[in-house]
Amino acid sequence: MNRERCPELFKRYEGNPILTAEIWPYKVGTVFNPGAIKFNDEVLLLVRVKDRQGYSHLTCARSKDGKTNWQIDSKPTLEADISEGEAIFGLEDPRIIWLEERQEYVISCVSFCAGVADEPSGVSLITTKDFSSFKRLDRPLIPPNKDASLFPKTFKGRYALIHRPIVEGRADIWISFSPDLKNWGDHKVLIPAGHRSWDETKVGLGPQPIETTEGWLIIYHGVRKTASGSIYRISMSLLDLDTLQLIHRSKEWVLGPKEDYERVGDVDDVVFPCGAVVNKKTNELLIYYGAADSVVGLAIADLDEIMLAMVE
Ligand code: BMA
Repeated sequence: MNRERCPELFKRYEGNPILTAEIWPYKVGTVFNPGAIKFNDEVLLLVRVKDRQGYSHLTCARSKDGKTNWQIDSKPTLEADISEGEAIFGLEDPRIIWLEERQEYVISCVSFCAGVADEPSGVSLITTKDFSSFKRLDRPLIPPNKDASLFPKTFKGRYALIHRPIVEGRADIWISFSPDLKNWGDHKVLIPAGHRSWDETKVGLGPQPIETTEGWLIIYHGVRKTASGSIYRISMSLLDLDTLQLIHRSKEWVLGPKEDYERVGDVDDVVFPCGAVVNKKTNELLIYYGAADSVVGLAIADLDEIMLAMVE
C-alpha cells in the first residue's frame, strides 16, 4: 500500500535509535525497554541496561527535549537488592508514575523472586523523589508476574495496578485494587490476549497509563509466535476515567518491527515500550521503546489522531 496515502500513526524519530550501548558512559551489553517520565523540566528515561554478564539494572538518562543530548548516569542508578528478596541478576522493564496521593514517584519493574524455586519473575514497587535514593514497597502480588504499573491517582480511595500474571498458561492483562498498597484484591482480566490475531500468544502493558480527556490511554504489547520466532508489536485501548472499565480496543496493531534496528538484535522483531510522555504544547505522545532488545527508539503520534484511530 502507498505509504503516503496510509501514513503510520506513530512516526519514528529521524534520529533513531536515540540510545545505544556505544554511547553509554560505562561498559554494557545492550540498552532497551526504558520507563519515561517528566522530571525537573526534562524527560527522564530509566533505561534497562543488560551488562555483559547478561544481568539487567536500571540507569537514568535525561534530556531537555526528550530527543537529543542525553545525560546518562555514570554508573547503575538502581540495581536488584537481595535483602529485599530480589534475585541479584535483574531489574527489568520499569514503568514510572508520579503518585499524587503520596507525592512521590513509583517505579514498577520486573524483578526475580530470590528464595522461590526457579526464581520466577515478579513485580517490585520502588518509590523515589529524586531518582537517586530509592525505597521498596511490599511486593504487590505473587509470581509469576510482570508488565505492571500503578495509576497515578486513586479511585474511590483505592490504588489500582495493571499487571500481567500467567494464569493456567494464559498471558492476559489484569487489574487489581488496594486500599494501602499492601493488600491487593478485586482482581479482574482487563485486556485478554487476542483470538487468532497478532496478539494471540500474550499481551502485556506498555507504558504507564496516560490520562487523556477521553479516558486512560493504555498502550500494550502483543505477541504472536510464528514459525520463525515471536513478533512483538503494540496497540492501544482506552479505559473509563472513573470506573477503569475497558471502553475501546484497537482492532489492529499500530507499531511493529520494520526498521533494521527493530528487526535485528539480541532478540529479533521486537518493539517494546515501557514509557511515554505527553508534550502538551504540541499535543503529541512520545513513546520510548526497546528495539530488538538492543537499543532505544522513539516514536511520536498526535493525541487526537490516536483517539480517532482507536475507534476506526
Ligand atoms: C518479554 C520481556 C521483555 C523483552 C521481550 C522480548 O517477555 O522479557 O523484557 O523485551 O520479552 O525479548
